[in-house]
Amino acid sequence: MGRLVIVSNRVAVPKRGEPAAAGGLAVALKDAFSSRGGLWFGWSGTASPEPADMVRHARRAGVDYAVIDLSQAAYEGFYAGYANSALWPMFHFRLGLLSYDRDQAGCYRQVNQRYAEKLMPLLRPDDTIWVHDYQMIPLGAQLRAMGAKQRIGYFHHIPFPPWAVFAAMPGAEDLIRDLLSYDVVGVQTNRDLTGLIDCMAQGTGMKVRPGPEVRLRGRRVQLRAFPISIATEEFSDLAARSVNSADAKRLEASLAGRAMVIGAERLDYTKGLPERFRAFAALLEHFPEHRGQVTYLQVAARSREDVESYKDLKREIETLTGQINGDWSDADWTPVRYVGRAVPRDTLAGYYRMAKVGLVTPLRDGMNLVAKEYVAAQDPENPGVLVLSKFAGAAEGLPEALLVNPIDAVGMAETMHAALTMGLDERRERHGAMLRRLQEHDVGAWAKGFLDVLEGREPANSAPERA
Ligand code: ADQ
Repeated sequence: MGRLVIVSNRVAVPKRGEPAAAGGLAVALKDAFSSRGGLWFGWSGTASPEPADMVRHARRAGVDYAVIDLSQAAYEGFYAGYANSALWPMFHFRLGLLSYDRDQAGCYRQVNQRYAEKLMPLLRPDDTIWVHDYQMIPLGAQLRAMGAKQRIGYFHHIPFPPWAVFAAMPGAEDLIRDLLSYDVVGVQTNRDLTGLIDCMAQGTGMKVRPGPEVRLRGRRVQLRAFPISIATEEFSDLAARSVNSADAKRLEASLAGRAMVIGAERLDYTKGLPERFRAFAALLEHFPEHRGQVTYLQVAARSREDVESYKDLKREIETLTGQINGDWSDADWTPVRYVGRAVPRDTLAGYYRMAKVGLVTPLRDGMNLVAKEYVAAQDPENPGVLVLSKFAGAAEGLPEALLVNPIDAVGMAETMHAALTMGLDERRERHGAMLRRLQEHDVGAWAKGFLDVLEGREPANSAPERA
């Protein structure tokens, strides 16, 4: 078997002597990398006015890393610009926030072309190439144009809307046609698969055959849903340990016996934060028994601060925190605790385990790993309750969560109340079903599922994955 070559926009090369990052793709691909070796290629995360035009190599724990730098102009046009100000809102159904600039769209293709040119000489004929996410859509077609014959797969981590939404993007047909260069196009959920099929059919005029797949020039492009997951066992162990840490004990003491509900995400307008804050205010208004009894901890990691809509969101959340606390606080109780930064992974795992309710209420989300982490972190004997937006991809595989529409503040308040007052038997039953599914379908199973299809090892008539 040849090497596995991963291409992702951003590559975090672990420091020498340190393990790979605890989350994300590094964990997902650990098994695949350790059995066959691999190369991870992408942007170093460094942007400067005059970047060195070279590929930097590093080898850590059996994995070769190859990274390139971007110029400041390329970073602004490609990343902050087209990827995060045009593609991101469009894929999350937010056409009102789509800001399109033709030069930035050109920059996106140029940066992808540079990735392709730098990657091409590093490839071997028997490599399998797995490209990740919306920053890299044209890469497969650009590699093919340079003669790449390898199997190339693409996984889309964020939602895939139907053509009625997608077509609003100038150049929409080109983006969809780019996907035809891959052997497999993977999305998170069946809902996304429906969107992808619709875009393939309407954006290219080609027939999508049962499979589903598209055939062109003797090649097959398979379209499939592969719901991403987490390293479930590891995360459960981490949470069970972290709940006894000094950090967690300090938090527990500060709650003085009150119930805690938790939210954790990047500060992003897709995550439904203002809506959730208003729903929490509605809980205090409509269910007076929770006044003075419940504390909402929101941990929001800063994100994309150079994009205007993210600055607006930050101000809005700060205002809402002040308003709710001004309206409802007592001298010895603050209803909303807002931590505006990332916290270490183990600390967060301990917080999840202490929280009676996990609030995961995005307006749209490809999957949402926080929902899965919250479930994995619970004490199975006395688990908390997951309140989950039906617009998160995670909802498709976690129907035992309490599903909500994040737009409906009072409806969410009612569901939060139901979660806070749910009896132990029902909590155990719902949690047990979700945890079992996450144990069976962890992130390793996700990566294997994708690679099995990409490399043609898929068992005939295999059942679609869930979770
Ligand atoms: P994200 O939009 O970043 O990912 P998510 O899937 O929730 O969203 O992953 C976030 C990760 O960051 C989680 O592991 C979480 O624990 C961590 N995190 C969140 N807030 C944090 C904080 N304040 N401090 C520290 N860590 C924090 C994109 C898509 C998702 C999709 C993933 C994976 O938008 O829909 O699930 O990719 O495909």
